Amino acid sequence: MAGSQRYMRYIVFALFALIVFYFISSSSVPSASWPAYGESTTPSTPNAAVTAVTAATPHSSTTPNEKTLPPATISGDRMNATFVTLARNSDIWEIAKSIRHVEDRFNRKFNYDWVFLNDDDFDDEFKKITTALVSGKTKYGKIPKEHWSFPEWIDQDKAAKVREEMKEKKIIYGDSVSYRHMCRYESGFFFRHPLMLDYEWYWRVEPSVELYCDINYDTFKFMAEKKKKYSFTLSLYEYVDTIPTLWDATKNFTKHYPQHIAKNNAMKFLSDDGGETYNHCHFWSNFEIGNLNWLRSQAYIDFFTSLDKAGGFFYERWGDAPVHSIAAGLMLNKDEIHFFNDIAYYHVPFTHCPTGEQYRIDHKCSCNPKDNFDWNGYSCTSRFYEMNGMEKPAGYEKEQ
Ligand SMILES: Nc1nc2c(ncn2[C@@H]2O[C@H](COP(=O)(O)OP(=O)(O)OP(=O)(O)O)[C@@H](O)[C@H]2O)c(=O)[nH]1
Ligand SMILES: [Mg+2]
Repeated sequence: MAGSQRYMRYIVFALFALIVFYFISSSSVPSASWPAYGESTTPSTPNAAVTAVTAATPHSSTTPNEKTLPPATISGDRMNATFVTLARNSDIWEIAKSIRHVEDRFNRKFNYDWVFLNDDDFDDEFKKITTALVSGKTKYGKIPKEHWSFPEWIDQDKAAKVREEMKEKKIIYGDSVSYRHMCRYESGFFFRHPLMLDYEWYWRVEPSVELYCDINYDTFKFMAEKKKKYSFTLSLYEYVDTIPTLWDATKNFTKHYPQHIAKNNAMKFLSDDGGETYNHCHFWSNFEIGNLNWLRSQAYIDFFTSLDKAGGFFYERWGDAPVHSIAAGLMLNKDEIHFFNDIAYYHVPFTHCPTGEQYRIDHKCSCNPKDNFDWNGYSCTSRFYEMNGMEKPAGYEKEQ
């Protein structure tokens, strides 16, 4: 009996010890609960032990990267410059793509502003998406009616007849009224819009364009320091049927305003016979970095006004590309026009991919050099090199 009592005591003691151990283990020892990646790890009442364990974990299984990355934004002052885009609300997703290219390759490092212009009111979606994408300030302007309509001296019947004829001839945009307003606006008014008056430099961007190389310097500052006023990446021959009398109108202008013609001009780029006829070469104006004060100068305004009076924006289908190019070619000194070989650019259907493999590698270019249009027979860029006595970049023969 004494033996069985002792035995019972052992059992009771063991049970008691088990119960005590159970309470201690369930109340004071922290149970590890690991947050999933990305979950908030802050408990409502902080538990020092848990926090310490979770904070230490990521570093215990990896090593820090000692590499120093370039600063996200390039230091230093900025120029008085802006991007500018003429667009409709329906262009939103195409311009969104262009903005991403420009931001990724250039503007995320510089944060320049962006002005959007439209003949209609921009809608909230257009504003919301573009504001989200641009790293600088965005501004939205409505074009005044008088800059986007037929001037009173235009004969409407004559203009309508021309559109019919061009439609029959299947001339691209030949029957479009809005395209003509667009070309006239880009030729003579965008730089005078109140929102543009705040700026000295502009970079024009159109929907669905692409940039293929990193641009690591301030192109506006470059223009100012090198005393450039106008620039291009692609040049080509204009569709003759859209500008049959543009050169006659130009000669009429030069006769009346000889004072506006630059001494050391780029006539050789525009004409093969000293100015008698136009060879149709022009800089492709869907890309432009240029000086707004030049466009606002008396010389340029006199040129535009005299072309506008001639009526060819409506009686033919004069494009802003030949208009800007002829103006730059005649009224600027040729060394004020810059060819940006280093800006790799695409607007359907042409590509400018910089000639020179080392440059393309150093600037993370993604264009295929075989697509480069520069040395193709339809490009005028060779003429620009020849006029300036510039040596063509090494390797250009392989891209012809
Ligand atoms: N607000 C407005 N913008 C326009 C209109 N027509 C063209 N644009 C813009 O003017 C610029 C030139 O027009 P595009 O249609 O690209 O002309 P394009 O480059 O000759 O022809 P694509 O080969 O079609 O690009 C673009 O930025 C267009 O978004 C219009 O009627 N209203
Ligand atoms: Mg376009």
